Amino acid sequence: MTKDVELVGKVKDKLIKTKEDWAKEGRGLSGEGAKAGARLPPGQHLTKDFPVLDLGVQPNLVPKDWSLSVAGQVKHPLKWSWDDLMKQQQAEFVNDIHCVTTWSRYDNTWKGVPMRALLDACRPMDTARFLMVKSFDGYSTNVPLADVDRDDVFLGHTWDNKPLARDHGGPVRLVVPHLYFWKSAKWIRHITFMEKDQPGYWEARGYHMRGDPWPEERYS
Ligand SMILES: Nc1nc2c(c(=O)[nH]1)N[C@H]1C(S)=C(S)[C@@H](COP(=O)(O)O)O[C@H]1N2
Ligand SMILES: [Mo]
Repeated sequence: MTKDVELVGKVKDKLIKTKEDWAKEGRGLSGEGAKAGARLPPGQHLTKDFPVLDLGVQPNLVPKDWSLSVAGQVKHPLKWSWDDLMKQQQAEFVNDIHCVTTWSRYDNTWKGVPMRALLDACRPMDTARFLMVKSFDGYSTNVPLADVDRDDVFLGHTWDNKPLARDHGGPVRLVVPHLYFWKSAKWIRHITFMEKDQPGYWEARGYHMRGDPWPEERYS
């Protein structure tokens, strides 16, 4: 049975407005271009802490209340509970993350289920080219299928050897490390496979449909 999920906190209207203005101004765009062999994408700076960025409300979810459903252009629509997720292939990942607000964080260590395990289970139709990812806080983001059909993309449930904290999207978040971090939906709830691309929450507010940090795909 699906029960209503409690949302903790208040929507940060001011922050949301500020980020919409940044898209209009093109804030953070360095225009420098990626330097050969660089680890830090253009316009980014390194941080050691792990900032929390979301709309201000966080779903109060324990693993037994979490589930992920997959529908749309797939041959096998599915729904994974926490127990189902734990039965999938598990893997370790180390990555750098890059937020469009210009911070980057190196050497994050994670455990999770490879996205390719989910793709094997749901079997996208030949016509499927994009995903719409929806979260328990009402957030959404779109990602090309080609950008999740990769070895380094996963459903993360452990960060730094500890259960992923609610702040950072626990119990389970998507992690797409080669795109700006807004594509890595926290508290992941649902994925729809689509033929045509559609904007998610930030993409409808001036942010890029793909979001590759190397060519600085910050805004649309
Ligand atoms: N469900 C959900 N996922 C989300 C967001 C959000 O508001 N809700 N914010 C995105 C943004 S803009 C960023 S930068 C990262 C931040 O993740 P963190 O709080 O773990 O640093 O989560 C992304 N995923
Ligand atoms: Mo972000």
